[in-house]
Amino acid sequence: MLTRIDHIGIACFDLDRTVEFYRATYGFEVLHTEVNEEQGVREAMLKINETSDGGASYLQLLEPIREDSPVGKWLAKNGEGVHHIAFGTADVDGDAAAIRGKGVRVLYDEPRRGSMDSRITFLHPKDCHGVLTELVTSAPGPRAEH
Ligand code: V0V
Ligand code: CO
Repeated sequence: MLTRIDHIGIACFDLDRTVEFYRATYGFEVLHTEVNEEQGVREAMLKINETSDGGASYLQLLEPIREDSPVGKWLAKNGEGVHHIAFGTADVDGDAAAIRGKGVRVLYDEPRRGSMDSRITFLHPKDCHGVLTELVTSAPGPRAEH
């Protein structure tokens, strides 16, 4: 069951400048940054609020580390902006299988590693009315903050 907005993924050309915009304008602070080689991004997670299922909602700011990555290709075509939305679930495997059974393309056979050791998969935007949609199960235990 999808129980929250886990994050909104925002593509940007310059992560540091974009982080500074969110800090200076709204007061949002960076909880976590990492490079995800497989996904081709350098990212910052800004925690917006905690949620009733024990998780949280974030903004995920994404800078491509390669032009031929999903975010690099998308930025070249569209410029900066909202790249994807991510729903949180305790069971990404089960929810992805159920959604695949409804005829929506799930991009990965098995969930892959996402931010803060979460497990993630994606639904094809062309099957979701133009919205690249991610499903996320957070890593168990306290979140790494660095
Ligand atoms: C592409 N399209 C999109 C889109 N990206 N539509 C809405 N939102 C997006 N973000 C459209 C694009 O305009 C084309 O439509 C069509 O899909 C095919 O796009 P393409 O440019 O030819 O690109 P593809 O087909 O090579 O790749 C598109 C997919 C790719 C969605 C398959 O971006 C992908 O695998 N995404 C999942 C991984 C990802 O996004 N990773 C970065 C975030 P027209 O022009 O044909 O109409 S990593 C992350 O979120 C992490 C680590 C985390 O949360 O922890
Ligand atoms: Co994401």
